[in-house]
Amino acid sequence: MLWIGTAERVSALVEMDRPGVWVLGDLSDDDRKNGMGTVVEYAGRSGSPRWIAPPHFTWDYRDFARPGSPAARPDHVIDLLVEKRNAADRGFNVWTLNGVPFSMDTNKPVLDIDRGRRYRMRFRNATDDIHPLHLHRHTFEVTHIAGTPTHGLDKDVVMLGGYQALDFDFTADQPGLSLFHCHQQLHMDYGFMILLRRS
Ligand SMILES: [Cu+2]
Repeated sequence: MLWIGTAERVSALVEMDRPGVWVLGDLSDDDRKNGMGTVVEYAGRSGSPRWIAPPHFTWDYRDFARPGSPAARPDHVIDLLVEKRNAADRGFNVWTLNGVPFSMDTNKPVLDIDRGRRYRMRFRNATDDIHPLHLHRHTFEVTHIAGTPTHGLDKDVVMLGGYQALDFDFTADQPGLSLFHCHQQLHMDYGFMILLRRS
């Protein structure tokens, strides 16, 4: 089983040693029955595809971190509190980082960052929603997940669970503006974005 967020990518190797006709699909019965799945048919096999519900499963990024020495220390820490204003904009939820929703009119807020510095973005999710966090033009290292320091987990999208804390570090090595946002379209449309500006 895999847990994959919006814009996240996973490469997986599968040992094909169970001949038959199977459903590869979403764990949610509703989503799967409405199309989120496909059929894997072994050569020479036929019949109706079978779905067998797997045992309960919890994805944990920490399984993919490298053991041992902690991540490098950041030069700066940016604390970001994720909050939701229920139905605040004509019935749609508004999303804020440190109390401020991103404005499409002013393109703000903008955070200034310095070339070559290592920054830690420290998230606290004060909502029950999962947010696929994405930083454009950078690879970041996840350095803390729900109480556990991590290192060697390099990504550009990471899922922040409901009421979870997570840190990631990146080096300011891209000039100009870089967008940080939640990759859930409705969340970014309603405030969950911030611009980083490197001179
Ligand atoms: Cu979100």
